[in-house]
Amino acid sequence: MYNSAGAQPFGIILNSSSSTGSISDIPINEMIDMLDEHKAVIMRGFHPLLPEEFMNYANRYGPLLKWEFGEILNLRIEKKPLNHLFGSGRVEMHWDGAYLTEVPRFSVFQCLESSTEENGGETLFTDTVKFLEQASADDRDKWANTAISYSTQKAAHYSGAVTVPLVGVHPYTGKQVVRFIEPYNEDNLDVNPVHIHIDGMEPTEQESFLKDFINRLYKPDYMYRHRWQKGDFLIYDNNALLHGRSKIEENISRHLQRIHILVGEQNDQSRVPIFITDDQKVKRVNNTETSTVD
Ligand SMILES: O=C(O)CCC(=O)C(=O)O
Ligand SMILES: [Fe+2]
Repeated sequence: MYNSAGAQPFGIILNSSSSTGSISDIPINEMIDMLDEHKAVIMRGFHPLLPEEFMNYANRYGPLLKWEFGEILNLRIEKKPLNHLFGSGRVEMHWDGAYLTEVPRFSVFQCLESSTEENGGETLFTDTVKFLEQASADDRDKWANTAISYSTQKAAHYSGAVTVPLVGVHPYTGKQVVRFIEPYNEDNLDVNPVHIHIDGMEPTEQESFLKDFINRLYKPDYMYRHRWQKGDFLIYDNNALLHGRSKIEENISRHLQRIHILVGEQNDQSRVPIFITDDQKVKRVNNTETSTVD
C-alpha cells in the first residue's frame, strides 16, 4: 500500500504505491503507533479528500474541534489578514490550543496547493522530547522551574492569557515536553503579537534567556522542516512537538486545510473551544487540567 522512509531528524514519510491509494486504508491503530514513535507522519501520493471525507477521516482518531468557521481551517494567504496565520510572514513556534482548556491531541493537514520553488512557507516542527533529552542537567533543572505567562488579543479565532510551566508531561507517553510560545515575531507585531512574562526574571535576564532558548528550538538537530507538495497529508503529535512556519516569499501559492483532533471516542460530538482568559483567572496546571487562581 505504501513504502516508508524516515524524515530528518524525525518523522516518517509514507509514499503511496498507487495514486488511487487512500489514507483511509491505513489502519488508525497503526497510525497512532507511528505517531507515538515518530511524532509526525507524512502521507504522500495518496488521493485527495473532499472536505466531508477529510472530516470523516480525522474523526476516526477522536472528536474534532469545531471553531467559529467549522472544523476545517482553510489556510490561504490573504492581503489584509486578521490573523498572521493568513499573512505571508513567519509564524512563531507554538503548540495549537495553547489558550484552550482542552488541547488537541493531533493536528492533521491536507495540502491542496503548493508552489514547488524554494520560496519559504515550510511548516517547522521541533521534537521537544529529544530537545530535553539532549539538554544538560543544569538547563533541564532551570527550565523545570520556569513558568511563562502568555497573552494575545483575539484578532481572528483565538486569544487569551495563560501561565504554563515550560516543561510539561506528555499526557499519553509520560515523557517530558516543552510548552512554549515564541515571542519577538517581527512579522506578527501588527496583527496578534504574543506578550510574555517570566516570573522572577528581570527584563534583561528574560530577554537573554528567551533569545538563547529560541535559538536552540530552531537547531536542525531537533527541527524537521516540511516543504509541502500538493497532495501531502501530515498528521502530528501536538503534545510532543512545537510548530511554526518560515516566511512565505512572493508569489507562492499555498492552500492547506487543517483539522484539530481531540481525545475521545469516534462518536463523541465535535466540541467548541473554551478559551482561558485573564478575567476568568484560570491557570493551566499541566497540559490538560486547569484550576482557578485566587
Ligand atoms: O501555515 C502553517 O504552516 C502552520 C500554521 C499553523 O500553525 C496552524 O495551522 O496551526
Ligand atoms: Fe499552529
